[in-house]
Amino acid sequence: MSRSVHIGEQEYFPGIGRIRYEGAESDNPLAFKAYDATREVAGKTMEEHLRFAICYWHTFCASGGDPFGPGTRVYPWAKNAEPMAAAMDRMDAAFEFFSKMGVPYFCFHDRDLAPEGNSVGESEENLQTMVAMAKERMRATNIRLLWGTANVFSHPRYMNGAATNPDFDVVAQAGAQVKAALDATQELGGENYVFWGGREGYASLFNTDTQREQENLARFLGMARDYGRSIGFSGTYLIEPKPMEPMKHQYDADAQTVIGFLRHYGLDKDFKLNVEANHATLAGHSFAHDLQMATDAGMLGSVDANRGDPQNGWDTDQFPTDTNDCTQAMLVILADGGFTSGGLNFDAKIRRESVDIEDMFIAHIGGMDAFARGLVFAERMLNDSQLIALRQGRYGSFGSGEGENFVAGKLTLGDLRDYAERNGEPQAQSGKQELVENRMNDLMFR
Ligand code: XUL
Ligand code: CO
Repeated sequence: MSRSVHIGEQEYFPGIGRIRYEGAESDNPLAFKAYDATREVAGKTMEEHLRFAICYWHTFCASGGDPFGPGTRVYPWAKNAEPMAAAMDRMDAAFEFFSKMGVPYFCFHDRDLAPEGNSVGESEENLQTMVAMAKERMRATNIRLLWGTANVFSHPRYMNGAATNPDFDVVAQAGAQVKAALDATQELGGENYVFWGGREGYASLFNTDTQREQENLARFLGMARDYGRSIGFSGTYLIEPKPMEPMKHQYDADAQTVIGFLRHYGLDKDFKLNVEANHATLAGHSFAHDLQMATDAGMLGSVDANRGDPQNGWDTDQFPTDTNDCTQAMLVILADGGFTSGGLNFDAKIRRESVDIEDMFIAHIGGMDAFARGLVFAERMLNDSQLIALRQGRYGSFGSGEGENFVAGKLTLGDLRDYAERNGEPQAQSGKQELVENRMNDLMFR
């Protein structure tokens, strides 16, 4: 059964076949209970709505290491000591896994696909070799690239930043990497290109010219955009906000900060946001908040689907299994008309203690089921006449009379004053928060 989706010479996940939808009553941990790719919800299939992607880095490159100890998993594709041979094994394992999970997309950093060489040229060659192999695997499996990116935060040279590094020589190294990663993304038909500014921030204001660094960042992003367009990349550029970790403060702190930055530097026509749940919560917001701010600005591009831990102040990147959270996220995404070029990328890692090979499958199944349920519940909420009436009703005063004139820009501050005096003290209007919260629960469990 698993033979049909085995593509390389070695099978890395023997005994596990293509994951199937078995329905809510199934007790099989290796089956979907809610994600039915072909089921129609709000005019599109679940597959078309959710556009799931699996990330290369956590799932195939990481083995469970944390700052206090090494990895706990020894993956069969990570045994070859020669880096390019290991990269090829890893790619075979990755495409076998993508196929068995039945996701339409994957995402990568340049260094996930191919090891860094001893020079810019050698690194480019390594990446090109792996891109050629990826292209072949993509053709064989019909799996597409949601986005590519460059890892310009792990190498020690980037310790003071990449595009915001105070040393121009390092900025140029980052430029070389982003150029090659854009080439790779374009070659593989990527629908988006992501910038996560891992070290684009500062540790101390005393040694940092923040104004210069932010200007350099904007200049760098403009150069990347222009290069991408010059090679025919017509996809969306995405900035992934995060407030901190590894830096004390990152410039792309949250959705609203990034929106302001992009607009200030005239980058908002080409760039949108890749909102990550755990980054929003690190910024002191909810996942849904950052999604809402991005959609309000017409700039929601894509989503890194994961979750944090309410008791931890760091990026735990857990798999998103909180149905409530996923429902609130899907409510914002669906109300915005759904994804266009974006999707739900599982930027999530299994726990250090999860050492069975099946845990990778179980984790992704849980995330996909949680978002599938979230989609179904969100559609109910979006079409619920009680909720619609309640929300619209709160703003009813802007639909006629002086309220309507205010919206049309016909009033002055003096007019507001005169109206206020004429009208007298406003009558208190209940916000009905408990009612809407109850309604959400009622609709979910209906
Ligand atoms: C780090 C993070 C990255 C980006 C891509 O917190 O989320 O993996 O998604 O560089
Ligand atoms: Co991410």
